[in-house]
Amino acid sequence: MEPGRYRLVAARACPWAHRTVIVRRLLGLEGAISLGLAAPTHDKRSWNFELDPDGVDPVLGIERLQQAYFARVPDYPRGITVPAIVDVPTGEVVTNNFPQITLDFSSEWRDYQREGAPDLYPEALREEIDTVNKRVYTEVNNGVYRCGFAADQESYDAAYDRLWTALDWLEERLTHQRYLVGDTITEADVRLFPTLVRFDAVYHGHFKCNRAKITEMPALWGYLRDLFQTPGFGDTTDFVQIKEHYYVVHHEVNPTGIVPKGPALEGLLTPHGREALGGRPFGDGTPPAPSPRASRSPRATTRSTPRTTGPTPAAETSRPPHRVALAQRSHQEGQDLADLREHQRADVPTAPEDSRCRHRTHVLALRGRGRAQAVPPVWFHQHLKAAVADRTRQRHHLDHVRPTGQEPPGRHDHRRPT
Ligand SMILES: N[C@@H](CCC(=O)N[C@@H](CS)C(=O)NCC(=O)O)C(=O)O
Repeated sequence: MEPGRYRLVAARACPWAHRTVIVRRLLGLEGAISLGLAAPTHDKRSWNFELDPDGVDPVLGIERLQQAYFARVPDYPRGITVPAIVDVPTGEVVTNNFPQITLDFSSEWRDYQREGAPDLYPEALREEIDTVNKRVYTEVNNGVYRCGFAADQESYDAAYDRLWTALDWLEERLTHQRYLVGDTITEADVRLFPTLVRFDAVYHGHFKCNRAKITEMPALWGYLRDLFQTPGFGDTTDFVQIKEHYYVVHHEVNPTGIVPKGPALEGLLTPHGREALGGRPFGDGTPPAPSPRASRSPRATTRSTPRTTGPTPAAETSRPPHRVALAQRSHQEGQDLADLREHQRADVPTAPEDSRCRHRTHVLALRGRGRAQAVPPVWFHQHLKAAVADRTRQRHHLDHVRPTGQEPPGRHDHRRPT
């Protein structure tokens, strides 16, 4: 493991990539592994870096993630997926094996983790974590896609029942315990969160997973709020990019490409009361430092302007400029969130001077540590309310890459041929 050599390429929109961004932040690996963020929408030619200046990833110097795959396997025939780890000196994808990436962050990169980093995959709990992860993966993470991409009524009905059987199991399990396994956050929570946090905004409507919303499942809703308000989870969640991705990219599911305004998100910041179940999110460790963005004047946070020229793919030219601008701004702030130099300079955040200018619904800035995480600051509630009120702003494995012709392991239900 060589710090500085690898770049994690993720997308804020993608749940499989989201978990890698969470773990990188929880473990404080920002200085060892840099982060490149693809734009929320992609076309047949893969994820692009449209939100970066000139549409080029500043470290890899590429416009599309496809280039890093092709550098390793020319004409790579499978899906060009995020997350991917790219070797910066050669520009080649090293792996896109998403379940392994977070486990490697926990074990292989231990020497470079921050002081106080939690053990997300403790030896003593691995068996239980693996068992829970397996069910969550097949039934929930993939279960929502199975519903959304069902090609006929019968498959959809079966997928729907299968998903809700699993969600009922989770509801029951989380009624009695604060976290999925043990009494601290673990890899199991990291893997469930990205699906849960997207559920009401995307899967409930877009994928027809609509028996209930998460807000109507008391334990799951409390659990989601608890995690959302824990540093590393809510502050890596970007609803603007999430909605843009699903509703625009899945043209066959949503042919109009209309991105819904809702749902209202204020509830995510309400008290969850889960402390009563015991447990400490970081165990004997500490939370990661708050996002430095939270302490900034908003004027300083909105420094990017929409890129209107350059290699915008034809398939995306119809994307309204205001949506590009929004996604670009949230992208830029996300980049900074993960930037170690700023991370190290970060003080305990105070309220921005002008909350009206901040629209992000996904950054949870936390004052102080420990207990403070259960009580989001009042000014953040105000930002969120302002964001929800301003509708215009709502718009917005290869185990290791395999040679051509070789079958990658474990194609997943939701993957479609590219
Ligand atoms: N790489 C994993 C999961 C990651 C994944 O599916 N990412 C999606 C985005 S949420 C992706 O990159 N899709 C693009 C594609 O399949 O072409 C897999 O093999 O299924």
